[in-house]
Amino acid sequence: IRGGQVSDIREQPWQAAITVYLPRAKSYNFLCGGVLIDSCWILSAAHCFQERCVCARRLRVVLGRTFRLQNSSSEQIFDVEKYWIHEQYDDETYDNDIALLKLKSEFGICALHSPEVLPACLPEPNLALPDWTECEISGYGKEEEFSPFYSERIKRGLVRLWPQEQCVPEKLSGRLVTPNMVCAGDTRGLDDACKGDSGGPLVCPKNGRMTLMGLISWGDGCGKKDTPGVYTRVTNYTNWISSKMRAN
Ligand code: 4AZ
Repeated sequence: IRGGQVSDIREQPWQAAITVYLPRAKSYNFLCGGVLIDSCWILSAAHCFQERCVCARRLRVVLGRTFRLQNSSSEQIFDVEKYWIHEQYDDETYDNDIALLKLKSEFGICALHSPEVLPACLPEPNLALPDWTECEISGYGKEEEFSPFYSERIKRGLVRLWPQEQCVPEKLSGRLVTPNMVCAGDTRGLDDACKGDSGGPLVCPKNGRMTLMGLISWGDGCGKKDTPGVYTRVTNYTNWISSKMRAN
C-alpha cells in the first residue's frame, strides 16, 4: 500500500497472504494478497497465478498475521486443495481478474473465527454504492512503485469509488477498462494499492458492515495524481463464486 497507515490484522481480519513454495530456495515466497470469504474459501486475483508453476500443492495461505514474515499466536496457515481461475480471465487486459481458492481441511472446517481471522461479507449481486463512497484497501504490498521490498507490516489505505464514466483509458496510460472493473482512488492522490497488494480487498461500509466490493487488480504505477487503482468488480461474480462453492 502506497500512503495509508500501518495497521493491525484485527482491523482487516479477512486479509490473507498467499505464498508459494520455491523448491530451489526450499522456502515459501510471498505471492499476493487474498480475502477470506468463508471458513475454507479465499478470493484473489487470477493474474497472481499465471506465471511460474503455481500449482495448488505449492500454495500456502496465511491468515491472522500483522507482520508478513513473523510467526504469531493468532496465525492460521492452510494448504490449498484446489483453485479456480475465472474461465473468461484475459491475461492481456486483466478482464475477469478473479480466482477462488479452497483451503485444505480434515473435517470441513478451515479458518476459525477470532479477532484476527474473520471473513469479509460478499455484496448482493445488484449492490451499487454511491460514487465517491469512502472505502478501504489493505495489504502487505510495496509502499512505492519502485521499492525493492514488500511491506513487512500490513497497511491500510482510504480510497473513494470513482464514477465509471471517469474511469477511462486516458487516465490509465491507455489501458482498457471493462464493466468488470471498478476504479477507486484517493482524491488527495496519496493512498493507493501497489505491487504485491493484488488479490487483496477493497471493502466498503454497507449497513455498518465492511462489504467486499473489489479485488486489487492493476493500475498505472502507485499513487499517481488523478490516476485510480483498478479493482475486479466483485458484484459481477457473486453467482460465479457461489456456484463454485456449492459444487465443491
Ligand atoms: C500490481 O502490480 C499493482 N495502483 C496493483 C495495483 C496497482 C498497481 C500495481 C494500483 O500488482
